[in-house]
Amino acid sequence: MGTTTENGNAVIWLLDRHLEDGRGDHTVFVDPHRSLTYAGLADASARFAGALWQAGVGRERRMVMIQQDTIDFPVAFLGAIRAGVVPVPINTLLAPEQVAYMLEDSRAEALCISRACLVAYGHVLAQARHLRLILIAEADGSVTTDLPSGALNFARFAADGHAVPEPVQASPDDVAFWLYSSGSTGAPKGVKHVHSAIRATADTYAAQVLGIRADDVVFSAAKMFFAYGLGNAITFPMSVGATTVLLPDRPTPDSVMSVMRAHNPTIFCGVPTLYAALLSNPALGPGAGSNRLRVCISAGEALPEQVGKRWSEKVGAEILDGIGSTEMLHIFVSNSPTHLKYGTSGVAVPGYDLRIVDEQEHDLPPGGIGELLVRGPSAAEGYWNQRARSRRTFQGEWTRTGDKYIQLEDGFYQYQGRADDMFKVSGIWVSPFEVETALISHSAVQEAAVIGREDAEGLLKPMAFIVLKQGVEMNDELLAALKAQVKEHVGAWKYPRWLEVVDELPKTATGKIQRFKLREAFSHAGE
Ligand code: 3UK
Repeated sequence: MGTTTENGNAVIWLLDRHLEDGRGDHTVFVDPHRSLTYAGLADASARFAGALWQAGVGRERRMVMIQQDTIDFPVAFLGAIRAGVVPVPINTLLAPEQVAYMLEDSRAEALCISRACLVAYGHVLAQARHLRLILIAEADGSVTTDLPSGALNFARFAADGHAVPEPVQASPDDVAFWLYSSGSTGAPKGVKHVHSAIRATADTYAAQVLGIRADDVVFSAAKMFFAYGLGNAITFPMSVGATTVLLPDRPTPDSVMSVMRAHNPTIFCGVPTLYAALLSNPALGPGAGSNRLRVCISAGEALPEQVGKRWSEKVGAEILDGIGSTEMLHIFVSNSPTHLKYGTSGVAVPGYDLRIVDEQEHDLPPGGIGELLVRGPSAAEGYWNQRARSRRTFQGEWTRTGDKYIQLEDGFYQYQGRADDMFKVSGIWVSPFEVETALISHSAVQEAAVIGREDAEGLLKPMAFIVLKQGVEMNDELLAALKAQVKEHVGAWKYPRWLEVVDELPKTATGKIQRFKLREAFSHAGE
C-alpha cells in the first residue's frame, strides 16, 4: 500500500536526534579506558549494526550480551537495536547452567562477551547450538588475536562494519530488546520490551521525578544488564544529552567512592545494600566524594528508613527510593525531591496508575494490604514463549507486581513483602527453591528450606534450614562445602549466611514446605 509511517526505532530519539540538534560533540560515556561523544556513539553503533548484517545476523534474531559496564555495552546494545537485532543483556554473574538455558531459550545467534567473563562460560559457548557469531570485547577496547576458535574480536568486528545509513524502520510496538527475569518457580522468563517503552521511562520517571538535565553526570553502580542500570546509565542521560560514567568492576565502597571523586557525578544510583555498605565506610563524607552530587536513587529492594535518613544527614543528598521491575522496565512508584518519606516507596510516577487488590481482585481502600497492580506506558509486551505466565502477569492494561503494598493515610505507598516467597539480596532475586535445590544436591543433605532473614542492617540475606541425612554430622568443613555448592550452582550472592540444622521442616498436608512458618520464627534481625 506504500504508506509512509514515521520510523519508531528507539535509536533515532535516544541518539541520532542529538547530532541533528548540534550536540554531537558532547561526551556521552566515560569508562576507565575510553570516552565517547554522541557522534562517536552514533558512528560506532551504525558500524556495529552494519557488521551484524554483514555477518548474516538478521532482524528479530537475538544477540545475548554478557558484558561488563564499558563503552562497548552501549555500542552493542544500540547497534543491535539500530539493526533490528534484539539485544538480550544478561547478568554477568550467573551460573553457567543459567547462561546455557538463556542461550538455548532465546535461540541467540550472536553473543557479545567481555574477556573477563569468558573463563566462566567457555564450555557453555562451545555447546550453544544456535550461536554463529561470538564477539570477545576487551576491557580497553583493544584488538586482540588471542581468541577461542571461531570467536572474533569485538573492536575489529565493529571497525570493519559498513555503517548502516539509518536505523531500521520499526514500529513503536516492535520488540526492541529483552531482559531475563526470574520467578519463584520455573525457569527465567525472557521479558520482551518494545521500542516506545524506552522513551516512556524517560518522559515519566527521568523527566518528572529525577528532573534530569543536559548538564547532569550520572553514575549508576547498578549494572546496565539490569533494567534499573540500563535506564539509569543509558536511557535517562541520553534522553537529555547528558553524560554517564561507567565502572566495569564490582561496585565496592572503595571503587564507588573513587569514581565519585574522579568524576563528580550529580546523580548516583545504587541498591540498598550498597548504600548500607557505604555508610559503614569511615571515608564516607559530604557528596560521597562528589562536589556536586544533587540526588541519589535506590531501587531493587526496599530502602530501610534508617539507611535513607543516615545517608541524607551524612552525605547531604536525599536518596529517592522507588520500585521498578523488569516487566515495567523502570520505576513506577517513587519518592521525589519534593515529596519524600523514608520507609516508603513514594507515590505513583506521573504516567502510571496503581491499584491494590485483595485475593478476589477487589480494590482495597487506603490502609488495606494487598497485591500492587500497575498500568503504564513502559509495560512489557509479554514473556517469550511462556503464554500461561504472560497471561497471569500481564492482564490487559494491568501488570501484576507480585508485591504486597499498603497505601498509608498520607498517600505514600509502603512495601509489605512479596506475595510469594521470593526475596532480594543486593537487589538481585533469590528464589528459595533454587538455593534449596543446590543444597539438596549435596550428598549430606536430605531436605532444605530457605528464607530471607534480616541482617544487622535490616537487609535480607539467605538463611537455610537443612535436614541432614542419617549419620551425617555438621562441621566446619561441611558448612563450607554447602556454601560453595550454592555459590557454584546458583550464584555467588545467594549462599546462605546462616545455616540451621533441624530434625524436620514444617510442611503442609500435601508436602509443601511452609516457608512462612520459618519466616515468622526467624526473619527478625540476626547477628
Ligand atoms: C522488588 C522493590 C521494594 C519488588 C527494578 C528499578 O528491581 C527491579 O526489577 P526486578 O525485575 O525486580 C522487581 C521486584 O523487586 N523491588 C524493586 N524495587 C523495590 N521492593 N522497594 C523497592 N524500591 O519485589 C519488585 O516486584 O529485578 C528496579 C528499575 C527497574 C527494575 N527492573
